[in-house]
Amino acid sequence: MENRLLINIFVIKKNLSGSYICVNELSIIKISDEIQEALKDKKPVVALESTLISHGLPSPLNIDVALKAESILRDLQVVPATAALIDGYLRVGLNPEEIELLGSSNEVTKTSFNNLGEVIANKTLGATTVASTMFAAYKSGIKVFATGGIGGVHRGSDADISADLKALSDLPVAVVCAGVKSILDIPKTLEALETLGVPVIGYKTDIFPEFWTTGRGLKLKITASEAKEAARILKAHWEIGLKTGQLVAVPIPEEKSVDQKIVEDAVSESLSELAEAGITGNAISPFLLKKVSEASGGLTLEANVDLILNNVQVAGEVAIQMAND
Ligand code: PSU
Ligand code: MN
Repeated sequence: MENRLLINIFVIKKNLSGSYICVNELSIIKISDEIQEALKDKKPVVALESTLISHGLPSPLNIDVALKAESILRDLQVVPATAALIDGYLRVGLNPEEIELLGSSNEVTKTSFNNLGEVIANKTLGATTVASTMFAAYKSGIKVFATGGIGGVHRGSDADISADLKALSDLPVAVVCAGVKSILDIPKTLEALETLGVPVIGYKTDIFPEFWTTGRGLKLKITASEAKEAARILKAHWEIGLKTGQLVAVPIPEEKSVDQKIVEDAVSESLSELAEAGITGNAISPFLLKKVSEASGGLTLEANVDLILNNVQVAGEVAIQMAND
C-alpha cells in the first residue's frame, strides 16, 4: 500500500465548501490550482463530466465538444472543472491534452459509484458519469454541474435504475441538464426523482425536457424564468437544510429540437436491436445513444451536441448567480 493511504488517517480537515473530509481523501482527489483558487475567492465554477466525452459522443467530435464546453464557460468568466480518473486520482480540472486522451482512447472505463474505487486502485483511465461527477463536485465544494442528460429508470426493466438517481438523492449539487433521454422511462424517472425529494426546476419551461426534444407535455411544478431565479430556488432548498441534489431542466432550443416521431421511431428500432445484441449493464446507454443516432440519420447526434453546449451556457449563468451572495 502506498504512503498516501497510510499517513494522516485520522486527520480531518475542512474542505473548500466548509464540510469536513479526511486528508487521505483530499490526497486522492486532486483539484487543479485554478479551481481551488476560484473556490477560495467564491468565484463561479462549473463541473463537467467525462462519460459523455468517452462514451456519449463519437471521436473526434467528442473532443471538440468538451473543449467548446470549457471555452463557453471561460467566455463567461466561469472556471470549468472537468472531472475524470487518471493515474489513481479523482481529478477535478483537466488540461486539453487530458481531455484529448479521454476522447481518443479506447481504454476508458465508464465510472460510477460501483467501480470508482476499482479504477482508482488499478490506476486505469476512467470517465465520470453524472453520479461520480456529482461526487467529485461535492467533495470539491462545486455547486453547479452541467451535462447532457441524467440516467434514470430504464424502459421495460424497473431493476435497471441509474446510480445517477442515488447521487441526486444523496449529494447537494445542482445538475443542469436537458432532462432525460427517451431511451428511458421518463414518467417513472420523474416519479423516482419526486420520491427521492429532488427538485426539478424547469428553466424557462413548465414541461419536462426530453433530451433531443423540448418534451411531450409532462408538467413540472417549478419553473425559473432566468438564471437568477433558478439560483434563488436552488439556494433556498439548501439553506433550509435539505441535502439532496437538484435538477435544472433546460429544454434544447426549439429550433434544434428533433421531430418527436423521428425520435420515437429511432428509439424503438434501437431498443429492439438492444434486445437482440444482448447488451447489459452500463453499456446499454452508450449502445442506445449510438443506435438512435444511426437510425435518425445523425439528427439526434447533432441535437445532443447542441443541448450539451446550451446546458453549459445556462449552468455558467446559474453559477454566476449562485456566486453572487
Ligand atoms: N449526457 C449525454 N451523454 C451521455 C451522458 C449524459 O449527453 O453519455 C452519460 C452521463 O454520464 C450519465 C450516463 O451519467 O450517460 C447514464 O448512464 P447509465 O444510464 O448507465 O447510468
Ligand atoms: Mn444501468
